Amino acid sequence: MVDLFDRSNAVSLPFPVLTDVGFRVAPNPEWNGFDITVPHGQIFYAENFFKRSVSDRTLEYLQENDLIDWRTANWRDIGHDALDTMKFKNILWKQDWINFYGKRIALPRLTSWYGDPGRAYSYSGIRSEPNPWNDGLLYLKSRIEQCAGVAFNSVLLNWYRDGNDHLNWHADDEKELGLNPIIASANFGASRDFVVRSKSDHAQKITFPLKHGTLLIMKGELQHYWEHAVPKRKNVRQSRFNMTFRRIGLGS
Ligand SMILES: O=C(O)CCC(=O)C(=O)O
Repeated sequence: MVDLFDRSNAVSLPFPVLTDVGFRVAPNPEWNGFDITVPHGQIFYAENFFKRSVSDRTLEYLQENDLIDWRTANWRDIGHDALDTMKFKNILWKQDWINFYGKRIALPRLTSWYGDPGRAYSYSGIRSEPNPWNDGLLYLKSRIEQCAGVAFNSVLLNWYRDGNDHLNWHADDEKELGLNPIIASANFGASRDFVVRSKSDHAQKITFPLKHGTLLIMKGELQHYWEHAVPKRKNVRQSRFNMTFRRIGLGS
């Protein structure tokens, strides 16, 4: 007979979530993850959403190029000029620059934008026209869509070459993403912390470890009340890749 009170096989989240009013964690066995409710928002987290072979192939797919062996490359030491002339086989990586008090500053990561024709995206004053989808991205997109239950029409790729690359506090609340956007974040390579905090007083905070093969989905009103960041982690020496699949110009 099954002991209904035997919790020895119960899976638990591999990181702490606040127990304050409005927070709730429920296992999602269908997708081998957890549905996390926070005040004014929901987050789905699946530590091992992609199987190892898919994650490993994706890591290779993202870095294959005509010049350097990605397995041994020290991407941090490759200058902007070399990077601009290098031909990546699958992803058109670029270094974006921002103007900061009259100074031209390189964004602390590389980016690329793919999507349906016409789904241009603007952030930090940078407007990106989408590159056309390729087979690798379409494969990942369709796997994620089955779990998210919606169709995405674009993806922003971020390449954090090591722990110095980072992303500052922000919310994905641009008008073209719709009122309550569903944003799915797929992660490959080095593990990095993805920190979510309340916009109002920054007091409530959750740190999600995003690993090789992890999927996280943000939904509901989250972007109105919470912001997120990928802080520097000086001890991380390897590259980490993040893809946020989005719905641009479709309403909520
Ligand atoms: O790299 C990540 O995990 C976050 C990416 C992100 O927040 C963004 O691109 O807006």
